[in-house]
Amino acid sequence: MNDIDIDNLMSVTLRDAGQIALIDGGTYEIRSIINTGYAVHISRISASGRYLFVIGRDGLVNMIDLWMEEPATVASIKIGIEARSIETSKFEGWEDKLAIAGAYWPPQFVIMDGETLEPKKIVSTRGMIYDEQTYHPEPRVASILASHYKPEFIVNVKETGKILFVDYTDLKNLKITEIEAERFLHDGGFDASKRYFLVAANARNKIAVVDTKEDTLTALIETGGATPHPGRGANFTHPVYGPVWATSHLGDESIALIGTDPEGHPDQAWKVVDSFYGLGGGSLFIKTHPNSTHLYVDAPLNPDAETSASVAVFDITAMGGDPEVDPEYTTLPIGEWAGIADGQPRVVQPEFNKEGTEVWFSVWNAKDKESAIVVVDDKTLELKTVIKDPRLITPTGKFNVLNTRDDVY
Ligand code: DHE
Repeated sequence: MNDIDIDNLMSVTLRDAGQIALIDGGTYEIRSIINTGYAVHISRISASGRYLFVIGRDGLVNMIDLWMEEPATVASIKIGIEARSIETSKFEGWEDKLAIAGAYWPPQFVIMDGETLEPKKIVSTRGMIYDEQTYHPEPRVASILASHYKPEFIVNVKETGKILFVDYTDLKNLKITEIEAERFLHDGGFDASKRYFLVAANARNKIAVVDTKEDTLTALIETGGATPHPGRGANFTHPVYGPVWATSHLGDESIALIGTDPEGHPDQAWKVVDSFYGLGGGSLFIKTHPNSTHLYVDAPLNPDAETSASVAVFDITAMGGDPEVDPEYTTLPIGEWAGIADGQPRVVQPEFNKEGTEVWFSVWNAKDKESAIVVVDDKTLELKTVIKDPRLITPTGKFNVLNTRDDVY
């Protein structure tokens, strides 16, 4: 019912306003501001692209219909008191049928009807820690992904170190495959084939890899850095090592590349094939796109103001095969480009538009100060535009509809 180019919409978290902004990726116009939960966290998109799901830290889920004349919330539910993750069923035949959200408190995940958010199944994550086999009363649900290989959700339980493959075809006779992975599971994403899921066990400095076709643990990999924080990670084809998935780190300036092609590059598969330095520690997100030859790495939690307001860009085509030689990077002064006089804004979370030609960065300032979104041309690395608006309060995560829906990263 609207003329919005929905695939190119960006759902932008306005963290401290408890709202999201829907920004047109072509015109940079704010199409809607929608009220959501407290300290709103992430957005995910249903398989058809029609419904946008947003979750706040208060556990409030907003289901927004993007096909309406004016996109608006059509259903909402509180799935707990503290929450971080939301996802929808993506397997063929199950598009838009179910949604799932994970809570920190109570420790549980909730499977809901994808059209009404009626809770259909609530599953506790309380139980034994995988290695010590001792009881944990409140294992939090971290990231949740929808498998592309099976009608299953992949649920990561932080404190017990278990990855659950939850078969959603028969909620009355629920089947869950429980994988022993590693403790402190947090954020992660698929490899380029979408068969393998790689997730940070952040306080263990490891990445766990699971095979979503076989429902088995594939590998546990030490990244060599401190506290990996990939977001969903970044997939690209390295000129020497072939397909890799990358993570940056919160605790140091390293970036680790993990080989993800066991058939084409068996010697590199599930190993750190290269590790090199970015701008500094305090990185949260790393990003590229299949149409880009650049790898972007932020550092918003770096204590140095200039570093936390900049982004490192690596030229993928120039990456070599000598682990002793670090690839060079270009520093983009995104914070400076935003032209914000007051405060100490941090630059966070690169996100591509649908064509993979532009990268958007949030310039995240205090609630009572001006923030912005800076758009960069991916080919030239030049500033394209700065989006400013008094309604853009504390922008952080940005979720392009097409890339989020299809797990393109
Ligand atoms: Fe997040 C993803 C948890 C703080 C921005 N964050 C995630 C995921 C988890 C998580 C479990 C994975 C969700 C998924 O894929 O299903 N985040 C937490 C925390 O527990 C933590 C550390 C502390 C807290 O108090 O909540 C936390 N997160 C933050 C922030 O302060 C950030 C930087 C700003 C904000 O808006 O709150 C932030 N987190 C994000 C973003 C993603 C995310 C943008 C999704 C990245 C993506 O590309 O998918």
